[in-house]
Amino acid sequence: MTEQQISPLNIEAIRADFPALEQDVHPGKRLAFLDSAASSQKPRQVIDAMNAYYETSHANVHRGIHVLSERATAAYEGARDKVRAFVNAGSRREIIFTRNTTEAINLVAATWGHANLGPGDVVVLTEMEHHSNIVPWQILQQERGFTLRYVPITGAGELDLDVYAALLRDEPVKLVSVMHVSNVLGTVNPVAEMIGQAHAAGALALIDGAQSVPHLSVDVQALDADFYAFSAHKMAGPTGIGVLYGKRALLDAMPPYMGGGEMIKRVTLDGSTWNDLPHKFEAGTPAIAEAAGLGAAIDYLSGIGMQNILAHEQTVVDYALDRLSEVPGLTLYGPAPERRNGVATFTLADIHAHDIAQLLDAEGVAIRAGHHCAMPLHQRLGVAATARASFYLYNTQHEVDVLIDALERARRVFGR
Ligand code: 7TS
Repeated sequence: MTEQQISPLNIEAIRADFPALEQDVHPGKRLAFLDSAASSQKPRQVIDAMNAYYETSHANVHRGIHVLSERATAAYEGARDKVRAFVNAGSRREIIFTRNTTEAINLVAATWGHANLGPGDVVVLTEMEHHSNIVPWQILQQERGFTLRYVPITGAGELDLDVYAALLRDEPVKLVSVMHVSNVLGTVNPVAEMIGQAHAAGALALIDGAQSVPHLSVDVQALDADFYAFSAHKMAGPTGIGVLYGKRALLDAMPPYMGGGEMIKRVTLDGSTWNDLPHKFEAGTPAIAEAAGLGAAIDYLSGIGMQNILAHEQTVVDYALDRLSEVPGLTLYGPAPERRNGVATFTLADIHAHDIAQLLDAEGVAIRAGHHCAMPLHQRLGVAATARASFYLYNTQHEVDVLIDALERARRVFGR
Protein backbone atom coordinates (compact mmCIF):
# COMPACT_ATOMS: atom_id res chain seq x y z
CA MET A 1 0.00 0.00 0.00
CA THR A 2 1.17 3.52 -0.61
CA GLU A 3 1.06 6.23 2.03
CA GLN A 4 -1.88 7.83 0.28
CA GLN A 5 -4.01 4.72 0.56
CA ILE A 6 -3.56 4.22 4.26
CA SER A 7 -3.59 7.85 5.37
CA PRO A 8 -6.82 9.86 5.41
CA LEU A 9 -4.77 12.97 4.65
CA ASN A 10 -3.37 14.31 1.39
CA ILE A 11 0.04 14.27 2.93
CA GLU A 12 1.91 15.80 -0.02
CA ALA A 13 -0.43 18.80 -0.04
CA ILE A 14 -0.06 19.20 3.73
CA ARG A 15 3.72 19.01 3.55
CA ALA A 16 3.70 21.69 0.86
CA ASP A 17 2.04 24.03 3.39
CA PHE A 18 5.08 23.79 5.73
CA PRO A 19 8.04 25.68 4.22
CA ALA A 20 10.49 24.46 6.89
CA LEU A 21 10.05 20.86 5.77
CA GLU A 22 11.37 21.62 2.30
CA GLN A 23 15.04 21.85 3.16
CA ASP A 24 18.20 19.84 3.34
CA VAL A 25 19.76 20.37 6.76
CA HIS A 26 23.08 18.87 5.67
CA PRO A 27 24.28 18.34 2.08
CA GLY A 28 21.88 15.84 0.51
CA LYS A 29 20.09 15.25 3.82
CA ARG A 30 16.43 16.21 3.66
CA LEU A 31 14.98 17.25 7.01
CA ALA A 32 12.91 14.57 8.73
CA PHE A 33 11.39 16.60 11.55
CA LEU A 34 10.46 14.19 14.33
CA ASP A 35 10.45 16.68 17.20
CA SER A 36 6.96 18.17 17.10
CA ALA A 37 6.22 17.30 20.73
CA ALA A 38 8.82 19.92 21.63
CA SER A 39 7.42 22.42 19.11
CA SER A 40 5.68 21.87 15.80
CA GLN A 41 6.47 23.47 12.46
CA LYS A 42 4.18 26.20 11.11
CA PRO A 43 2.14 26.15 7.91
CA ARG A 44 2.35 29.09 5.51
CA GLN A 45 -1.23 29.99 6.47
CA VAL A 46 -0.06 30.81 10.01
CA ILE A 47 3.06 32.67 8.88
CA ASP A 48 0.99 34.64 6.33
CA ALA A 49 -1.65 35.56 8.93
CA MET A 50 1.03 36.98 11.21
CA ASN A 51 2.76 38.86 8.40
CA ALA A 52 -0.56 40.25 7.13
CA TYR A 53 -1.42 41.40 10.62
CA TYR A 54 1.87 43.29 10.93
CA GLU A 55 1.64 44.72 7.42
CA THR A 56 -1.92 46.03 7.67
CA SER A 57 -3.45 45.89 11.13
CA HIS A 58 -0.98 46.39 13.94
CA ALA A 59 -1.83 48.75 16.80
CA ASN A 60 -2.49 48.19 20.47
CA VAL A 61 -5.73 46.45 21.39
CA HIS A 62 -8.80 47.62 23.31
CA ARG A 63 -7.52 51.19 23.36
CA GLY A 64 -7.44 53.48 20.37
CA ILE A 65 -10.53 54.63 18.55
CA HIS A 66 -8.99 54.27 15.13
CA VAL A 67 -9.10 51.76 12.33
CA LEU A 68 -5.89 49.89 13.07
CA SER A 69 -6.68 49.49 16.75
CA GLU A 70 -10.09 48.16 15.83
CA ARG A 71 -8.48 45.67 13.41
CA ALA A 72 -5.94 44.58 16.00
CA THR A 73 -8.68 44.12 18.60
CA ALA A 74 -10.74 42.12 16.10
CA ALA A 75 -7.75 39.87 15.33
CA TYR A 76 -7.01 39.33 19.01
CA GLU A 77 -10.57 38.82 20.21
CA GLY A 78 -11.44 36.85 17.07
CA ALA A 79 -8.69 34.39 18.01
CA ARG A 80 -10.28 34.03 21.44
CA ASP A 81 -13.57 33.08 19.78
CA LYS A 82 -11.75 30.47 17.68
CA VAL A 83 -10.07 28.99 20.75
CA ARG A 84 -13.41 28.89 22.57
CA ALA A 85 -15.01 26.94 19.75
CA PHE A 86 -11.96 24.67 19.26
CA VAL A 87 -12.09 23.34 22.83
CA ASN A 88 -15.85 23.93 23.24
CA ALA A 89 -15.66 26.27 26.22
CA GLY A 90 -19.05 27.65 27.27
CA SER A 91 -18.00 31.30 27.09
CA ARG A 92 -15.23 33.41 25.55
CA ARG A 93 -14.73 34.90 29.02
CA GLU A 94 -13.33 31.52 30.09
CA ILE A 95 -10.43 31.73 27.61
CA ILE A 96 -7.39 33.49 29.09
CA PHE A 97 -4.39 34.11 26.86
CA THR A 98 -1.06 33.35 28.53
CA ARG A 99 2.48 32.90 27.15
CA ASN A 100 2.27 29.10 27.15
CA THR A 101 1.14 26.06 29.14
CA THR A 102 3.76 26.80 31.78
CA GLU A 103 2.39 30.27 32.44
CA ALA A 104 -1.19 28.96 32.48
CA ILE A 105 -0.36 26.47 35.24
CA ASN A 106 1.66 29.05 37.17
CA LEU A 107 -1.31 31.41 36.93
CA VAL A 108 -3.60 28.89 38.63
CA ALA A 109 -1.00 28.08 41.29
CA ALA A 110 -0.31 31.73 42.08
CA THR A 111 -3.98 32.80 42.18
CA TRP A 112 -6.36 29.94 42.97
CA GLY A 113 -3.63 27.98 44.76
CA HIS A 114 -2.43 30.90 46.82
CA ALA A 115 -5.97 31.75 47.90
CA ASN A 116 -7.18 28.20 48.57
CA LEU A 117 -4.31 25.95 49.65
CA GLY A 118 -2.81 25.70 53.11
CA PRO A 119 -1.66 23.27 55.80
CA GLY A 120 -3.76 20.11 55.84
CA ASP A 121 -4.68 20.35 52.15
CA VAL A 122 -3.46 17.88 49.53
CA VAL A 123 -2.67 18.45 45.84
CA VAL A 124 -2.42 15.31 43.70
CA LEU A 125 0.02 15.25 40.76
CA THR A 126 1.46 12.25 38.93
CA GLU A 127 4.92 10.77 38.44
CA MET A 128 4.72 11.38 34.71
CA GLU A 129 4.18 15.16 34.84
CA HIS A 130 6.24 17.67 32.90
CA HIS A 131 8.24 19.95 35.21
CA SER A 132 5.80 22.75 34.44
CA ASN A 133 3.13 20.83 36.35
CA ILE A 134 5.39 19.97 39.29
CA VAL A 135 7.62 22.94 40.05
CA PRO A 136 4.89 25.65 40.36
CA TRP A 137 3.21 23.49 43.01
CA GLN A 138 6.50 22.87 44.83
CA ILE A 139 7.19 26.61 44.89
CA LEU A 140 3.73 27.31 46.26
CA GLN A 141 4.03 24.45 48.74
CA GLN A 142 7.03 26.14 50.37
CA GLU A 143 4.94 29.21 50.99
CA ARG A 144 1.58 27.64 51.87
CA GLY A 145 2.57 24.37 53.54
CA PHE A 146 0.16 21.93 51.89
CA THR A 147 1.01 18.34 50.94
CA LEU A 148 1.88 17.04 47.46
CA ARG A 149 1.08 13.45 46.49
CA TYR A 150 2.06 11.75 43.27
CA VAL A 151 0.11 9.02 41.47
CA PRO A 152 2.70 6.37 40.50
CA ILE A 153 2.90 4.74 37.09
CA THR A 154 2.57 1.03 36.41
CA GLY A 155 5.16 -1.05 34.59
CA ALA A 156 3.06 -0.53 31.46
CA GLY A 157 3.59 3.25 31.63
CA GLU A 158 0.07 4.09 32.77
CA LEU A 159 -1.21 5.80 35.90
CA ASP A 160 -1.98 3.52 38.82
CA LEU A 161 -5.65 4.40 39.16
CA ASP A 162 -6.08 2.30 42.30
CA VAL A 163 -3.61 4.54 44.10
CA TYR A 164 -5.39 7.58 42.67
CA ALA A 165 -8.76 6.36 44.00
CA ALA A 166 -7.20 5.62 47.40
CA LEU A 167 -5.66 9.10 47.62
CA LEU A 168 -9.03 10.69 46.88
CA ARG A 169 -10.72 8.45 49.43
CA ASP A 170 -8.20 8.80 52.25
CA GLU A 171 -6.79 12.31 52.00
CA PRO A 172 -8.24 15.85 51.98
CA VAL A 173 -7.49 16.45 48.29
CA LYS A 174 -8.33 19.96 47.05
CA LEU A 175 -6.82 19.80 43.56
CA VAL A 176 -5.80 17.15 41.07
CA SER A 177 -3.41 18.42 38.37
CA VAL A 178 -2.59 15.89 35.67
CA MET A 179 -1.41 15.77 32.08
CA HIS A 180 -3.87 14.57 29.42
CA VAL A 181 -1.18 12.99 27.21
CA SER A 182 2.38 12.21 28.32
CA ASN A 183 5.15 13.96 26.37
CA VAL A 184 7.49 11.01 27.05
CA LEU A 185 5.37 7.86 27.13
CA GLY A 186 2.55 9.02 24.86
CA THR A 187 0.09 7.63 27.41
CA VAL A 188 -3.42 9.01 26.95
CA ASN A 189 -4.63 9.34 30.52
CA PRO A 190 -8.33 8.70 31.28
CA VAL A 191 -8.85 12.29 32.36
CA ALA A 192 -12.66 12.32 32.03
CA GLU A 193 -12.90 9.54 34.60
CA MET A 194 -10.20 11.10 36.77
CA ILE A 195 -11.98 14.47 36.77
CA GLY A 196 -15.26 12.77 37.71
CA GLN A 197 -13.56 11.00 40.61
CA ALA A 198 -11.89 14.24 41.74
CA HIS A 199 -15.24 16.06 41.74
CA ALA A 200 -16.91 13.24 43.65
CA ALA A 201 -14.23 13.70 46.32
CA GLY A 202 -14.77 17.48 46.40
CA ALA A 203 -11.55 18.34 44.54
CA LEU A 204 -10.99 20.49 41.46
CA ALA A 205 -9.13 19.24 38.38
CA LEU A 206 -6.55 21.03 36.25
CA ILE A 207 -5.56 19.30 33.02
CA ASP A 208 -2.24 19.96 31.26
CA GLY A 209 -3.30 19.73 27.62
CA ALA A 210 0.02 20.67 25.99
CA GLN A 211 0.25 17.29 24.22
CA SER A 212 -3.48 16.67 23.71
CA VAL A 213 -4.98 19.79 22.11
CA PRO A 214 -2.61 19.55 19.08
CA HIS A 215 -3.67 15.96 18.38
CA LEU A 216 -7.09 15.11 19.82
CA SER A 217 -10.53 16.70 19.74
CA VAL A 218 -10.74 18.22 23.20
CA ASP A 219 -14.08 19.28 24.69
CA VAL A 220 -13.50 20.96 28.04
CA GLN A 221 -17.21 20.90 28.91
CA ALA A 222 -17.61 17.19 28.12
CA LEU A 223 -14.51 16.52 30.25
CA ASP A 224 -15.89 18.83 32.95
CA ALA A 225 -12.33 20.15 33.51
CA ASP A 226 -12.08 23.06 35.94
CA PHE A 227 -8.89 24.33 34.31
CA TYR A 228 -7.28 23.24 31.03
CA ALA A 229 -3.90 24.55 29.79
CA PHE A 230 -2.18 24.40 26.39
CA SER A 231 0.38 26.09 24.10
CA ALA A 232 -0.07 27.38 20.54
CA HIS A 233 3.45 26.44 19.43
CA LYS A 234 2.81 22.70 19.63
CA MET A 235 -0.33 22.95 17.47
CA ALA A 236 1.06 24.60 14.33
CA GLY A 237 0.77 28.06 15.89
CA PRO A 238 3.44 30.53 16.98
CA THR A 239 5.53 30.65 20.15
CA GLY A 240 4.64 33.28 22.73
CA ILE A 241 0.97 32.49 23.24
CA GLY A 242 -0.88 29.84 25.20
CA VAL A 243 -4.27 29.34 26.76
CA LEU A 244 -5.78 28.81 30.17
CA TYR A 245 -9.39 27.68 30.08
CA GLY A 246 -11.13 28.03 33.43
CA LYS A 247 -14.71 27.69 34.56
CA ARG A 248 -16.18 31.13 34.85
CA ALA A 249 -17.28 30.94 38.49
CA LEU A 250 -13.75 29.88 39.49
CA LEU A 251 -12.02 32.56 37.43
CA ASP A 252 -14.42 35.19 38.77
CA ALA A 253 -13.60 34.27 42.34
CA MET A 254 -9.81 34.14 41.81
CA PRO A 255 -7.55 37.10 42.59
CA PRO A 256 -5.63 38.55 39.62
CA TYR A 257 -2.24 37.19 38.55
CA MET A 258 -0.27 40.24 37.40
CA GLY A 259 -1.20 43.86 37.96
CA GLY A 260 -1.03 46.58 35.32
CA GLY A 261 -2.89 48.08 32.43
CA GLU A 262 -5.95 46.39 30.97
CA MET A 263 -6.70 44.19 33.98
CA ILE A 264 -8.28 46.99 36.05
CA LYS A 265 -11.65 48.66 36.08
CA ARG A 266 -10.68 51.63 38.23
CA VAL A 267 -7.44 52.74 39.83
CA THR A 268 -7.06 55.32 42.56
CA LEU A 269 -4.07 56.03 44.72
CA ASP A 270 -5.85 54.16 47.48
CA GLY A 271 -6.54 50.96 45.56
CA SER A 272 -7.93 49.37 42.41
CA THR A 273 -10.80 47.21 41.19
CA TRP A 274 -10.46 44.45 38.64
CA ASN A 275 -11.70 44.27 35.08
CA ASP A 276 -14.18 41.66 33.89
CA LEU A 277 -13.06 38.30 32.51
CA PRO A 278 -11.00 37.52 30.55
CA HIS A 279 -9.16 40.86 30.86
CA LYS A 280 -8.67 40.52 34.63
CA PHE A 281 -5.93 37.98 33.87
CA GLU A 282 -4.35 39.73 30.88
CA ALA A 283 -2.29 42.61 32.25
CA GLY A 284 -0.28 44.66 29.76
CA THR A 285 -0.04 44.60 25.96
CA PRO A 286 -0.71 41.04 24.87
CA ALA A 287 0.74 38.85 22.07
CA ILE A 288 -1.52 40.20 19.32
CA ALA A 289 0.21 38.87 16.20
CA GLU A 290 0.63 35.54 17.96
CA ALA A 291 -3.10 35.45 18.67
CA ALA A 292 -3.71 36.03 14.96
CA GLY A 293 -1.32 33.16 14.24
CA LEU A 294 -3.06 30.89 16.74
CA GLY A 295 -6.40 31.71 15.13
CA ALA A 296 -4.98 30.75 11.74
CA ALA A 297 -3.54 27.52 13.19
CA ILE A 298 -6.96 26.58 14.55
CA ASP A 299 -8.53 27.31 11.15
CA TYR A 300 -5.86 25.17 9.52
CA LEU A 301 -6.23 22.18 11.86
CA SER A 302 -10.03 22.42 11.81
CA GLY A 303 -10.03 22.59 8.02
CA ILE A 304 -8.18 19.26 7.88
CA GLY A 305 -10.21 17.81 10.74
CA MET A 306 -8.84 16.64 14.08
CA GLN A 307 -10.18 13.12 13.49
CA ASN A 308 -8.24 12.90 10.23
CA ILE A 309 -5.09 14.26 11.86
CA LEU A 310 -5.33 11.75 14.69
CA ALA A 311 -5.96 8.85 12.31
CA HIS A 312 -2.93 9.81 10.20
CA GLU A 313 -0.67 10.20 13.23
CA GLN A 314 -1.83 6.87 14.59
CA THR A 315 -0.87 5.20 11.32
CA VAL A 316 2.61 6.72 11.38
CA VAL A 317 3.21 6.08 15.11
CA ASP A 318 2.03 2.47 14.84
CA TYR A 319 4.39 1.96 11.94
CA ALA A 320 7.23 3.60 13.91
CA LEU A 321 6.60 1.42 16.98
CA ASP A 322 6.56 -1.69 14.78
CA ARG A 323 9.79 -0.85 13.04
CA LEU A 324 11.56 0.37 16.19
CA SER A 325 10.67 -2.85 18.01
CA GLU A 326 12.66 -4.73 15.36
CA VAL A 327 15.88 -2.80 16.01
CA PRO A 328 18.23 -5.05 18.04
CA GLY A 329 19.06 -3.62 21.47
CA LEU A 330 16.32 -1.01 21.36
CA THR A 331 14.02 -0.52 24.37
CA LEU A 332 10.69 1.24 23.85
CA TYR A 333 8.92 3.05 26.69
CA GLY A 334 5.19 3.56 27.13
CA PRO A 335 1.96 1.61 26.84
CA ALA A 336 0.48 -0.46 24.02
CA PRO A 337 -0.17 1.40 20.74
CA GLU A 338 -3.94 1.69 21.24
CA ARG A 339 -3.44 3.52 24.55
CA ARG A 340 -0.92 6.07 23.38
CA ASN A 341 -0.46 8.97 21.07
CA GLY A 342 2.12 10.90 19.11
CA VAL A 343 5.52 9.88 20.50
CA ALA A 344 7.97 6.96 20.40
CA THR A 345 10.54 7.13 23.20
CA PHE A 346 13.43 4.70 23.36
CA THR A 347 16.97 3.87 24.41
CA LEU A 348 19.37 1.93 22.19
CA ALA A 349 21.71 -0.49 24.00
CA ASP A 350 24.04 1.58 26.18
CA ILE A 351 24.45 4.40 23.67
CA HIS A 352 23.73 7.77 25.27
CA ALA A 353 20.58 9.42 23.93
CA HIS A 354 22.52 12.59 23.05
CA ASP A 355 24.93 10.56 20.90
CA ILE A 356 21.96 8.97 19.12
CA ALA A 357 20.41 12.38 18.49
CA GLN A 358 23.71 13.70 17.13
CA LEU A 359 24.15 10.79 14.72
CA LEU A 360 20.54 11.08 13.60
CA ASP A 361 20.97 14.80 13.01
CA ALA A 362 23.85 14.04 10.65
CA GLU A 363 21.29 12.04 8.61
CA GLY A 364 18.79 14.93 8.67
CA VAL A 365 16.61 13.35 11.35
CA ALA A 366 15.58 15.73 14.16
CA ILE A 367 14.61 14.07 17.45
CA ARG A 368 14.87 15.13 21.07
CA ALA A 369 17.18 13.51 23.61
CA GLY A 370 17.39 13.98 27.37
CA HIS A 371 14.86 13.96 30.19
CA HIS A 372 12.23 15.93 28.23
CA CYS A 373 11.51 18.06 31.32
CA ALA A 374 10.31 14.94 33.13
CA MET A 375 13.17 14.04 35.47
CA PRO A 376 11.00 12.26 38.07
CA LEU A 377 9.54 10.06 35.33
CA HIS A 378 13.03 9.17 34.10
CA GLN A 379 14.07 8.32 37.65
CA ARG A 380 11.06 6.01 37.80
CA LEU A 381 12.04 4.44 34.45
CA GLY A 382 15.58 4.01 35.76
CA VAL A 383 17.27 5.88 32.91
CA ALA A 384 18.99 9.26 32.90
CA ALA A 385 17.98 10.08 29.36
CA THR A 386 15.89 8.77 26.49
CA ALA A 387 15.60 9.51 22.78
CA ARG A 388 12.18 10.60 21.52
CA ALA A 389 10.77 10.69 18.01
CA SER A 390 7.49 12.58 17.92
CA PHE A 391 5.00 12.86 15.08
CA TYR A 392 2.49 15.31 13.68
CA LEU A 393 0.19 15.64 10.72
CA TYR A 394 3.02 16.24 8.24
CA ASN A 395 5.14 13.17 9.07
CA THR A 396 5.34 10.16 6.78
CA GLN A 397 6.21 6.50 6.95
CA HIS A 398 9.15 7.29 4.69
CA GLU A 399 10.54 9.51 7.46
CA VAL A 400 10.20 6.57 9.85
CA ASP A 401 12.24 4.48 7.40
CA VAL A 402 14.91 7.19 7.36
CA LEU A 403 14.91 7.14 11.18
CA ILE A 404 15.34 3.37 11.26
CA ASP A 405 18.19 3.44 8.71
CA ALA A 406 19.92 6.16 10.74
CA LEU A 407 19.53 4.09 13.92
CA GLU A 408 21.08 1.10 12.18
CA ARG A 409 24.00 3.33 11.23
CA ALA A 410 24.30 4.48 14.86
CA ARG A 411 24.45 0.84 15.99
CA ARG A 412 27.27 0.17 13.53
CA VAL A 413 29.20 3.29 14.55
CA PHE A 414 29.03 2.26 18.21
CA GLY A 415 29.61 -1.42 17.41
CA ARG A 416 26.39 -2.52 19.18
N1 7TS B 1 3.21 20.11 29.58
C1 7TS B 1 3.56 19.14 28.72
C2 7TS B 1 2.84 17.83 28.76
C3 7TS B 1 4.54 19.39 27.77
O1 7TS B 1 4.87 18.41 26.90
C4 7TS B 1 5.18 20.64 27.73
C5 7TS B 1 6.30 20.93 26.79
C6 7TS B 1 4.76 21.61 28.63
C7 7TS B 1 3.78 21.31 29.55
C8 7TS B 1 5.34 22.98 28.65
O2 7TS B 1 4.94 23.67 27.51
P1 7TS B 1 5.44 25.17 27.27
O3 7TS B 1 4.85 25.53 25.97
O4 7TS B 1 4.93 25.97 28.41
O5 7TS B 1 6.94 25.10 27.25
N2 7TS B 1 7.01 19.79 26.40
C9 7TS B 1 8.17 19.76 25.75
C10 7TS B 1 8.78 18.57 25.33
O6 7TS B 1 8.30 17.47 25.53
N3 7TS B 1 9.92 18.86 24.71
O7 7TS B 1 10.07 20.18 24.70
C11 7TS B 1 9.01 20.75 25.35
